[in-house]
Amino acid sequence: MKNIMENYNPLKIEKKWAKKWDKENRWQVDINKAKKPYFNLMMFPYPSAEGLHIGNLYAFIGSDIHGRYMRLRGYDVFEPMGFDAFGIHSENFAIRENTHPRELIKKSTDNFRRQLKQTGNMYSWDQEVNTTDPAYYKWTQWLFLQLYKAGLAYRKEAPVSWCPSCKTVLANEQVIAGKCERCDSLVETKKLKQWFLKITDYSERLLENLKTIDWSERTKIAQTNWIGKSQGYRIRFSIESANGKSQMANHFVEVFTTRPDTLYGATYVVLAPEHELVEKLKERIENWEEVVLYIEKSKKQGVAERTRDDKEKTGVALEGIRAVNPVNKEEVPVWIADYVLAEYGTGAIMAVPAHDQRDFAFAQKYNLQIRQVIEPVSSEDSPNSKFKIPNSGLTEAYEGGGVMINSGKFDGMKSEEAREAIGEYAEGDSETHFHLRDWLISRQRYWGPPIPMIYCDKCGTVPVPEEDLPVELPHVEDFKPTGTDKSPLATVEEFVKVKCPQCKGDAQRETDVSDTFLDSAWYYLRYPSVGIDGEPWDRALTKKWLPVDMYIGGQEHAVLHLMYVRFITMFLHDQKLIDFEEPFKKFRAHGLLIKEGAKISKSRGNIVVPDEYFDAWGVDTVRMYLMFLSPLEDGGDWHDEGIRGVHRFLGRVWGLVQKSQIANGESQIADENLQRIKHKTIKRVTEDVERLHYNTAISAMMEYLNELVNSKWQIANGHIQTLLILLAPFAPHITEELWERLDEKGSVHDQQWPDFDPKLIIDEKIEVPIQVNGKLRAKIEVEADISEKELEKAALANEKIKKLLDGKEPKKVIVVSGRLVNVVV
Ligand code: ANZ
Ligand code: ZN
Repeated sequence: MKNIMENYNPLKIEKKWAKKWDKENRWQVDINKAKKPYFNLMMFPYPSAEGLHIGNLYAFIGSDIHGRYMRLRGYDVFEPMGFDAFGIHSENFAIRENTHPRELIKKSTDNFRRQLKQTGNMYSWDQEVNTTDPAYYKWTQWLFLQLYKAGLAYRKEAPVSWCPSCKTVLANEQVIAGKCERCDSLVETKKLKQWFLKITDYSERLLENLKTIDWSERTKIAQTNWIGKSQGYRIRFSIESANGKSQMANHFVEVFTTRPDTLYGATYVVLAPEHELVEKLKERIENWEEVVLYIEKSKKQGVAERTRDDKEKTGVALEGIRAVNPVNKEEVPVWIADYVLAEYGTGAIMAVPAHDQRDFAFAQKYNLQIRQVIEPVSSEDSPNSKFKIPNSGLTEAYEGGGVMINSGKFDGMKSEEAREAIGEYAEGDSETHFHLRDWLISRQRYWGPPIPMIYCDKCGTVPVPEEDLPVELPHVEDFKPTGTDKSPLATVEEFVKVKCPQCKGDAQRETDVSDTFLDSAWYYLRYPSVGIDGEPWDRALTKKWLPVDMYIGGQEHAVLHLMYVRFITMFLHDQKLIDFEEPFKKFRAHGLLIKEGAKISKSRGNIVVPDEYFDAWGVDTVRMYLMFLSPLEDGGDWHDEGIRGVHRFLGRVWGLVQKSQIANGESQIADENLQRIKHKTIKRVTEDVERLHYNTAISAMMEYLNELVNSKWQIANGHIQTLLILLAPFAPHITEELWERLDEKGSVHDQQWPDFDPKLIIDEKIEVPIQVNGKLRAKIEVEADISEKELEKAALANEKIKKLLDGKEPKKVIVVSGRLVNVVV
């Protein structure tokens, strides 16, 4: 046995194994022959920086540990990696660096790949996907054509969000609180002719299917809210002239409300400034000039800007017009205001300032009547537990439920019930609306797949024939966005001029490219089929590997990528091109890594460059430290000092193996207590790894190690193999090295994950007598090591004792640890 007392030298052994694994293509799964396929997917990165920082690697490593665990469980784990290299992210990076994206992105993906290999993650590199590869985006364009043929891709002129800094339109999902998701600039509204994908056809299904998939709860909630199904009533208010009735008998306005229960509290009506009725009532409106000015002003603002909660509300009353509340026949004023959107519901609302915060703010500003119609009766009614006394002057809207007041014959009814009752009484139509809008897909940018459409004067809009795909992205030296509503491709004459596929006459190509999110909406389907030429994916391989078993990625994609990819998958299913309709059986959103309480960012100057830490501590230590911070879904807070403890742990594992080797040959003595600890450790680690609580899995291993170090070496010897297998997903290099040094057969990564013996993990139980006033009344069975507090709780929860107490608080509870409980009443 050589090198017996060598110290733990992570750099040396990690280099050795990395080299070997790279040479052997060690982690490549056999795509065709795998018997127990398991698709472990991690969101592929945007190469929008020179390299990955530690926060990026955090998630990749977390995903890999899951994959390695499943491998030890006997699965053929497919863990592919690729690059989402088209799109604004990469292009903005190229603009900043003043380098052409074609050059820059090649360089940065090379660096990303090098870093990802360094982590020891077990990627199947033969199946690398790069969305900028014509062999890939040919199929992205093909996908667009399938959507077009199915009537789900259409072009229309519409008010759309425009980022003045990125110089392109954006999808609704890319506007976060009125700002561009990429660059944080305030978004403007422009009226432009654009390509949309009809995701709204799938609203109901996108919502319903959420019940069938095992995803992080917060991701499902975000999707549910974004789809925004709302059930309400369409209610008619007739319009009257303020000075004398019946002249305008034919006009009415319809409002959409989710709260018909508040109808008696509707003290005015608001139309969107763009509402068609405004123009129709022109003759009757006495302050028309003021109204027109306001309409012009509100047109210029973005949707998000208009609906921001903290925005000062503005509006103009339509002088000379009144609306009649259908239930109490009350005449109320009619306003226009930009917080009501033309595109949602009916573009008009009944305003209930007492119970809707936006209306409340508006009514206060313009001195409109506020009438409370619901009174909270229990603390459960009110989400913010603020009770309001009617007519005493509200300080904010009360949005909870309760009992009806000021509502005629509905007084005293529960507001929940009044919803339908008043909705019906008002002769409203029950209606369902969704907040989800169609997906705006065109971008006035360079770095993306050209949208494969041709415009011909004679034939109109003609799709590029499939056999002519890909429409290659031409080289454009000045690739920067133009700031007009055209992409830089519009300046390339050879690109734009084309023969019409139908009439062969002169025609023009579409010059916008499609958004990155279309590239990533199907990439998971390509992985098993990389290299296949004549079709986007191979049927048999797809059947074998898909849908994805486990997907891990950022919560920031909840309503972007994760919504789009579900839509595209359902569409492909309906086209009979795949036979599942949900892409990812399981999805877990990882948390974010911060550093000493602050977000890791370049501007803060607190970037943690992985390479430096890998060189200083070794990859295994960095992997373990990252996972030791907290459960993967919670994210973690990186502190430089913390890493030492984990490093010491690996050093102690190393030392233990060394010593056990000296003791090698001595007979192994079974120690029952240690046996128990081993099985408990296996159970803890297994359960924690399964729910991505890697931190507590590591603690369990640390405790186990302590026990082994404190035991006799010849006893520990039989346990070391188990410890190494449990540790292998976390620290793949050191465990492999030690496995070899122990002269064990094969590789630690090809072993079987140990099972625990349920008999050995059961703790001893004891029976404890419970007295009431000194008299034996019951006996309960509890764990032998139960704490006094827990024992007291268990005693008081006993049915017999509860009956005897009859709801009364005991005067005193005396607990004799592990032996007796006496309740004094
Ligand atoms: C009266 C009312 C009283 C309302 C109350 C709420 C609370 P969701 O759930 O998002 O669908 N609304 C309807 N159309 C609108 C539009 N075009 N622009 C802005 N707001 C609009 O919201 C539906 C509610 O949003 C509706 O119910 C309406 O206000 C408002 F105590 O009607 B509600
Ligand atoms: Zn932008």
